Amino acid sequence: MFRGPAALAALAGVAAAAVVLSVAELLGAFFTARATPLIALGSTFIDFTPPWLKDFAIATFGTNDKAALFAGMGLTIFVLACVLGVVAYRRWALGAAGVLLMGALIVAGVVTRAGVRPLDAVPSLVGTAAGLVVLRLLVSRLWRLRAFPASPADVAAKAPERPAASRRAFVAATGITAAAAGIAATGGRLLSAARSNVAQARESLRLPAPVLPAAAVPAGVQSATPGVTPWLTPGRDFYRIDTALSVPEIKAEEWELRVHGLVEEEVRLTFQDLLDADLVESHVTLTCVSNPVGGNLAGNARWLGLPLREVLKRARPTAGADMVLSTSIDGFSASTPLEVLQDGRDAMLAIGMNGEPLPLEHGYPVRMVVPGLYGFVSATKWVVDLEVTRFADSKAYWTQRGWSERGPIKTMARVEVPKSFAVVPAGRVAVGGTAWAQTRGITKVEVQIDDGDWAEAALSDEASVDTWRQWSFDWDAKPGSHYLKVRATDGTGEVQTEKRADPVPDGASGWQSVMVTVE
Ligand SMILES: Nc1nc2c(c(=O)[nH]1)N[C@H]1C(S)=C(S)[C@@H](COP(=O)(O)O)O[C@H]1N2
Ligand SMILES: [Mo]
Repeated sequence: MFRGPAALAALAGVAAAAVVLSVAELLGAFFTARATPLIALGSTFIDFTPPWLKDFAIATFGTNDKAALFAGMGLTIFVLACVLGVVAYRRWALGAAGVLLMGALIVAGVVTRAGVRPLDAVPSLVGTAAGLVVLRLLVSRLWRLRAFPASPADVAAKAPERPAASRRAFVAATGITAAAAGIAATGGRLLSAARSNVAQARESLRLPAPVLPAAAVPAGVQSATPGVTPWLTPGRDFYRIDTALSVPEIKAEEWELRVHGLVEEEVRLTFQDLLDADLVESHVTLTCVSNPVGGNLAGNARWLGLPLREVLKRARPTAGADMVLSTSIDGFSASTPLEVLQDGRDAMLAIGMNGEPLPLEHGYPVRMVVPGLYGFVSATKWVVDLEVTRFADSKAYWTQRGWSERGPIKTMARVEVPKSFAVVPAGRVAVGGTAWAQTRGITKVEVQIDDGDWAEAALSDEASVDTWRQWSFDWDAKPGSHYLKVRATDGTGEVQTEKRADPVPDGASGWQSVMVTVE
């Protein structure tokens, strides 16, 4: 199929697709950022992701899952564009219908996104029209290559050109189209970056001091073993997991939170209300339910915010309510047990992370932070709505997709040094890592070499039961291949379960085992 004119027709299809996307990107600078075709289609794809696929994507690509999605989409669009180009060349009406169908799909993907206005369909509509015109112009040139078969009768009437010259003209036209598309796309990027000043506003935002500062961090929280994760995770190194292909950009002065549902009084909070409130600061370790045993989807930061129990005190939940459904501006939602938000732990509407406003990717201007629960049921970023409701009445984003409706964090110990499959010299080997059981705390970490006895590791200082705790262990390593296993005991005396479980539906469990070769 892809020989001679077909290959050129496929090329025309790809150039036309580039025009659709780049024109939409350029115009998109004047509309909601999440409404460009690629972002909207990718987001829709993510929303239809079943739990096994999300789990697979994170296990395979980790926090590069979005790059992998874009690569997959790019490939799919490329193939579709090739096919449509060939079809348009052979039967124009059919090809044009295909392009219009794609345009309709894109528009449907755009307008069904949360927080997107119907007007946001304009860039996709104009892009599709421009793509169709370009496809027609390029395909017409191909028809004029009379040496090729399949040239429609209406074009055959025109004066024949010399094939070599026409082919050159065609390739030139395609090249110019592609270059123009590239310039338009880049221009669109630069333009939307210039038009958005949320990042600058964040830079110049000054946070108030907390009325209740975080408890002092003991000097010995860091593991004695070199190479173990820093106890406090800087914002730029903090793992990022969310369904947002394009980070929502919310102006702090436009942010508003609505607290409603089973409450005696509906409450509305502005960002200024938060700045004026009695804020607290606390160290809390966040963990993702998708974190595999030994994985690194966890981070520890100092959060500044308004305790959610204060917000709920003002709204006064009515009898029968047992859940708070928090929703982000882009339609993600999490179901958090009401009781957890009232039991005295440092659950908060956070505006600060490690002494700075929240980074855009971590929820600027406001997110939820709840010690002890996986992020998917508690840590809503870019939060704009809290509905007090009942588990029996509402299901959160990931619960609708097969994950659990509740997600207390499971006790977990991780070996970070040495790395799996490391080769180390015989003798004393420093072993170390991190363990967590938020709200219960870690009281013991044990290491087992091959089938030997479990030996206690040295625990670093504990900052609070809501933060992770590091450990170190001196290993007298003998030559050969060895397995190192680790397990933690939490503050209730419970030993981390050996039973292996996948992340789906409520978090991975099991003991991490690391193979090390000693020379
Ligand atoms: N708006 C929004 N908030 C979200 C998510 C999301 O997809 N969208 N993902 C949640 C999940 S699954 C986790 S683990 C945490 C991760 O927070 P982080 O990216 O700041 O580490 O955010 C939570 N909050
Ligand atoms: Mo997560």
